[in-house]
Amino acid sequence: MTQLITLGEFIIARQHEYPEAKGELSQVFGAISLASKVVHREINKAGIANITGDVGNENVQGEQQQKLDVYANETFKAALANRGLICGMASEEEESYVEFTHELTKGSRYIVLIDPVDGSSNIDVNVAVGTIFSIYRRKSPPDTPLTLDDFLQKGTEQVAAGYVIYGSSTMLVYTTGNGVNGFTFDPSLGVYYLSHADMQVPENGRIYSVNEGNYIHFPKGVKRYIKYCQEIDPETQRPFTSRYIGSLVADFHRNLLKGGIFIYPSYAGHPEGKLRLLYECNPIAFIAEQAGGRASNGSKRIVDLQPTELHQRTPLFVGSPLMVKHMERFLEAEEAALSA
Ligand code: P6P
Repeated sequence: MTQLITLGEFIIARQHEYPEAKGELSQVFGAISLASKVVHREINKAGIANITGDVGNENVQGEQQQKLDVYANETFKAALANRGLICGMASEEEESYVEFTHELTKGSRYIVLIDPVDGSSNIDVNVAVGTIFSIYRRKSPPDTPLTLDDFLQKGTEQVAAGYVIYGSSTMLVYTTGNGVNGFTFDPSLGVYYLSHADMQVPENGRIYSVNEGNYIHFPKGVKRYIKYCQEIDPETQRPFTSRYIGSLVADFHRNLLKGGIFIYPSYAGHPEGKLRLLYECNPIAFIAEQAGGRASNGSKRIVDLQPTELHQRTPLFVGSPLMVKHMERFLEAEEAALSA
């Protein structure tokens, strides 16, 4: 029988990879793991627990806040605030960052940026949703008030990033910059077990994920790439496969395992697309690159983008490196034609 390794055992065994963390990072993951189990429980009884639907108000994004968004945000905030390791948090559900003033947080140096439930509108139709998070060190000195700059760091500064996918099974996938590992939750024991060690995205793939309903509004290069995906590939005598769930974590996770490209470009009225740089695209990009993949805004690495606002958006092209590079060449050709 293969030895089962729990998330906690795995983190402790890999402690040497971030010696400066002195165990703090392990405890941060402990807080995130605990909160994800609570959210898992609520999602899995959503229909019964009257936790579906919206709360009748809008979040800072002007989006209908789902009951689960609020519940998950409060759950992660409570788990992170009471561990004394995290001095603050920024969330899709909070207008500004939240500073934790708990006595225990004195001297703590990590901050978390999080989308507590990404794709929450899918809850009502029983489609997989996810939590996406990034962990940074604060830039300002410990025991001084946090500043917005602490949260506006490039993705290259991430200490760790991960996501939880609440799907047919619940999984936690994360990186601390030393590869990507996936853990599957066993609800009967309340434990995450290592199930996907050293995840690597296939270099190439045949799955493209995009909301083709916005096709007419896409940049020409994106339109041409989509048409390319729909042509008969001489090697396989068939077009690529289109798969789009409308839940970033679910679409990304499938492409991470099988190979593929996820596309959310700019489109009419949305020059920066829809997805959020800080707590959606940066963590996904860090994981993608650590798994051998590529993540860009069409011309620049996502993790190299200098954030200027907490909730800023960015176009996102992420997945198998050869597919993302191919997509970028279509955009480059469009740029060249426009400037000719
Ligand atoms: P659209 C969910 O609302 C989300 O933020 C991502 O999870 C998902 O990839 C995207 O938006 C779907 O957006 O416009 O295709 O419905």
